[in-house]
Amino acid sequence: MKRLIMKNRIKPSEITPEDVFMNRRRIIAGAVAMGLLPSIAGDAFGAVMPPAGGEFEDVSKWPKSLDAEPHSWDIITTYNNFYEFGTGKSDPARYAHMMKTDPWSVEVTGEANKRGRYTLEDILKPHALEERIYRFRCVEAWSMIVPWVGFPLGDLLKRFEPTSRAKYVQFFTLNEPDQMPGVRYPVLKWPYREGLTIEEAMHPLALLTVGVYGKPLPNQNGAPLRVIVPWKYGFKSAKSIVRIHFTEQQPETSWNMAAPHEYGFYSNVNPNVDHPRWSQASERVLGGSGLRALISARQPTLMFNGYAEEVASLYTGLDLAKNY
Ligand SMILES: Nc1nc2c(c(=O)[nH]1)N[C@H]1C(S)=C(S)[C@@H](COP(=O)(O)O)O[C@H]1N2
Ligand SMILES: [Mo]
Repeated sequence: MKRLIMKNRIKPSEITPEDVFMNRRRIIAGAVAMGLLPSIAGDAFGAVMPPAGGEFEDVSKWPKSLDAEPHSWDIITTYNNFYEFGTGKSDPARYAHMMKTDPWSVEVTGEANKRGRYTLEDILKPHALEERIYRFRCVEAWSMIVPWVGFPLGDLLKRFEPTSRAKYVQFFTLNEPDQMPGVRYPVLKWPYREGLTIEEAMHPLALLTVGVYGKPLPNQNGAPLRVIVPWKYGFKSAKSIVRIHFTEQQPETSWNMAAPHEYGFYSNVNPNVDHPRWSQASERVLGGSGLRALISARQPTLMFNGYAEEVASLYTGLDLAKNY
C-alpha cells in the first residue's frame, strides 16, 4: 500500500480519508486486474463509463507521462484519421456521430481459454484508470502530445488466458456501413484490422484506451475503446475495437494488405527507415486545428518515438530495415 501511494506521488501528510478510500479502490482494482483477487460480479471497484457528458472518476496520473504540454482538445478531436468515416482529416469529426457506441461488446476468439463476448462494462470493471501523456506519431510524419486515459492492454489480455500458441493478437474494428459512410469505398480492407506480437501487446506501455482529457473518447478518436501503442506509427492503434483474436501466425493488417511495400507488420517509429515516398527522419508537430496544422514546427523523430529505453529489447536480433 505504501509503495503504491508513493508511486502516485502523494505525500502521507496530504492524504485525506477520501484519498485513502480512493487508493484502496485503486489497489483492489489493480489486484483484481493482476489476477490476485477474483473479480466479483457487481463489485463496486474499478473503472466505469461516466454518464453522457461526464468525466471518468478516480483517474490517477501515471508518473512516467511526458513532461510536455498536451495539444488542445480541439486539435486532438478534429484532426483525425478514421477511414471508416472518410479519408479526409476532418471527416471523422464530421461523421463519427453516426456511430452507435452504446451498447458495446468485444468478442474474444482464437488461442485463448476465456473466449466469448464481453460487454464494455465487463472489460473495464476490474481495471484502474490512469492518465498517460504520450507522444503520438503518425506515419504521415506529424505528431502531437495526447493525455490518454486507459490501463495497460496486457492486464486485459491476461484475463482471457491466451494459450501458449498465442504468438500474436489481432484487433478488428467496427464495420457498420449504415453508421460509417467511408466503408462503402474499398480504400482499405474492412473491417479495419491491426496486429501486434503478444510481447508487444503485453508491454506495459501498450494502452487500452477509453478516454482523452479525462473524458470518454469522442467517436472520432475511436470510442468506446481503442489501443494506443506509443512506439509505433499511429495506424497500429486500432479504434472502436469489436474483436480481439489471438493467433499463432502473424495476422493480416489492413494497411499492410493495402500497400505491403509501404506499411509493414511492425511499423515501429524509426527515423532511420524512410517510407518509400517520404522521409521519417523528422516530423511536423501539429500547431493548431485545420489548415493551421499544416504550418507547424518540425522536430527530429526519435527512435521508437522516444520510448527506445523501454521497448528496444523487444527487437533484439531483428533487422528493422527489413521488418519495417
Ligand atoms: N478503425 C480504425 N482505426 C484507426 C484508423 C482507421 O482508419 N480506422 N486510422 C489509424 C491512423 S492512420 C491513425 S494516425 C490513428 C489516428 O488516431 P487519432 O485520430 O485519435 O489521432 O488512428 C488509427 N486507427
Ligand atoms: Mo496515421
